[in-house]
Amino acid sequence: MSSPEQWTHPEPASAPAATAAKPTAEQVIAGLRATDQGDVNLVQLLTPEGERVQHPDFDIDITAEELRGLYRDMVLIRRVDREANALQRKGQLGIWVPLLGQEAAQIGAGRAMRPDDMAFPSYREHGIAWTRGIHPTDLLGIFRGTDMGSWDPVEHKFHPYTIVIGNQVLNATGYAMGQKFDGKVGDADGEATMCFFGDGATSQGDVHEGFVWAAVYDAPLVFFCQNNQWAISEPTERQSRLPLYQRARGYGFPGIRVDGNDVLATLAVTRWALEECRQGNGPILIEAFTYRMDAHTTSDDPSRYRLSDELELWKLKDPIERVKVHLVKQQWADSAFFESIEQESEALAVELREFCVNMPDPPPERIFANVYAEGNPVLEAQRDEFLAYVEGFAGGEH
Ligand SMILES: Cc1ncc(C[n+]2csc(CCOP(=O)(O)OP(=O)(O)O)c2C)c(N)n1
Ligand SMILES: [Mg+2]
Repeated sequence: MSSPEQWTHPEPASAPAATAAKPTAEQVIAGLRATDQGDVNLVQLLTPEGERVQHPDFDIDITAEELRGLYRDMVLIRRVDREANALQRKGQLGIWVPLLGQEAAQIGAGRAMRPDDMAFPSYREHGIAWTRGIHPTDLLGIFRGTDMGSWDPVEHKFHPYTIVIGNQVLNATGYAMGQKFDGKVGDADGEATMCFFGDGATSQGDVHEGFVWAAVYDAPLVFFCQNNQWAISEPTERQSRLPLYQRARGYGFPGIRVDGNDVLATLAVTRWALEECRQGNGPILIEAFTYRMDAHTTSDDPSRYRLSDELELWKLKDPIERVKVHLVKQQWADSAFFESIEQESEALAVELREFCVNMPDPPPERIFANVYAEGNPVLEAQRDEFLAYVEGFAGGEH
């Protein structure tokens, strides 16, 4: 296993000099390529063809039952994602943020967490929510505009979705520092925090501040960057000269790039990182190298800024297909198993649809609730005026 020390040592002479003060043109080009292609340091345990491969530092013992469970997670959450996307198209949701293609990154990371660990998501983390025991129907209100998220963040140890890019990194850093101050770090029973953000978020100041604070306080924090290659229409290579995981070195903590379409590798690397954090060796950056297979949101049209052959290429690296192929090859699952998961996913989609269509509108006074811990006369006056205005529409067409 890697030790934090090896990551804080200066770059060995033989390593690529992409961090040198003035890189050559070839180095810049190599660096740019490495931002948008997997490089030699990519940790992979299951190839796109469904072959198990070994890695010297990260390996995993997985039973047939566990792998079937990971497959089930990914199929169900993809079905939820596709259904929610369709519900937006039917006018039942105002917007939806697809996770298509990122199922392995999220299920692998989410399943590595323990119940006492805390997670801070951005807005695409439906797969992480699933692993924290949040029912997918609880995600819909945010995207219909009826609530801000209906789960209890303390009960599920899953913070509300954050739309402000990178902001949750500060929240997570503070939380993880708190775990450290509370003495919850230092042995195998320790707690850790995971923070999820995108490649684009790494250009935000909040993320860098979080890196600095987490590093100097040895916070038990796993920074989990899903590099899905795009920040809306901005490709990763326009945001960084070097692969994102290599940035960690500048802050003095380990950075690792994992195949984010490989659920086994993501699980293994995240387990390791969480374990390091529990023991007091945090923070750690994981760059999960993946691809956003759908639009940024339902308001976006990616055909305006990227070529469809890129998507075709990534379809061959589908995170679910490779697990299915492996399960079949190993004879760890038969057609009855795949059929039962299919049926379960259809039933979940029906549940989601019925819940969404029948979701009540919140009462108009709701928007004024939970603003102040105690009452506020100005807000209350505004509320009363608004309710009187709404009341004026009662009982007829206006
Ligand atoms: C502070 C801030 N600036 C800009 C935006 C608008 N915005 C929404 S999503 C997004 C791109 C984020 O890309 P990335 O971090 O790669 O995450 P992804 O959407 O790919 O998951 C931007 C710029 C925002 N929400 N917050
Ligand atoms: Mg992105």
